[in-house]
Amino acid sequence: MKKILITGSTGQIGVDLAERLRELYGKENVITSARGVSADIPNEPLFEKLDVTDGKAFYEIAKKHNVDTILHLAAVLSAVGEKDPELLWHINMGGLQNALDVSKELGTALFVPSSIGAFGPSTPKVNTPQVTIQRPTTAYGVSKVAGELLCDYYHLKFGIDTRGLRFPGLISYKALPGGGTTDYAVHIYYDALKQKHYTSFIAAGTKMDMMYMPDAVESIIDLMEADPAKLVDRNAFNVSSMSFDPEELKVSIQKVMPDFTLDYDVDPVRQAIAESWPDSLDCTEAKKQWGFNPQYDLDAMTVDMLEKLSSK
Ligand code: AKB
Repeated sequence: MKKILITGSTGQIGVDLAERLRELYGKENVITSARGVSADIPNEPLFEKLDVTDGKAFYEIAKKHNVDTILHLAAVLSAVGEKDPELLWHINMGGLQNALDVSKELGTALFVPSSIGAFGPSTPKVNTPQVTIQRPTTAYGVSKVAGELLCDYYHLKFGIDTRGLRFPGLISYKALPGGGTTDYAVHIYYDALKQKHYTSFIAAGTKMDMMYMPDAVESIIDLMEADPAKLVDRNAFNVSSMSFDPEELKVSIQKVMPDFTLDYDVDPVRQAIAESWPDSLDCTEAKKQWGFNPQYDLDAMTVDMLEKLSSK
């Protein structure tokens, strides 16, 4: 990667990723873009306002900055997608089609995140393999499976260097997630610090894969810098570094804050989504093909999250 365009850069992954890429590749080589603006924008030297469903604008911005890599993060997440599947399809698939077309026109590499949402109730739940049944029951999941296949198709048919990761729930202290099912695992840390108590919308016993944002950011960079000859799967690799339910997360927080308490007010929509997803992913192929190597387990993440959030 030399000159990078990030779409959806004001979102949860984008904020952390842009900061790290500026450190590694230089401020002048990271172009951030999003539909709206955020408080961080004044610090972003190369920000472009971009609605990814506008293919012409997308092309013009990528061409103007002469980018060689597009990291296409703009997307609607699972819970919001169940409320408005048409909006989800318009943004997730319309935006992806434009990203693929721009990559094809300009010959750029393209990263597109997939998700544990690309799996469904008929997928093996424990140690979910890289290649397995993918019959999701959410609009988000359908868009992720279609996206994985479309990215593979553009690679096979047109030689576009498409690469992707199936992200689990991502936990960060820098930016809040917007409208996902795994969001409880971020909100719990904020409420732990504010009121020593959290009410979870996901039920006890519901395990989901998770990863701390610094590991997610490094995994995007490692994948995009990997030797293409070693990549068999491309779109998209299972990645995860922990799997827990709300009770296990509570115990981890209580190791730092013994008086923290948790109760439940389960949201049936998000609970149904969570139950349709795997409990734990098998990440062997990511480790083998490009050296996936996450650093944080649950307790290490909890210590860091609470420390960083309290100083924030
Ligand atoms: C969501 O919950 O929708 C996302 C995801 C797992 O893709 N965090």
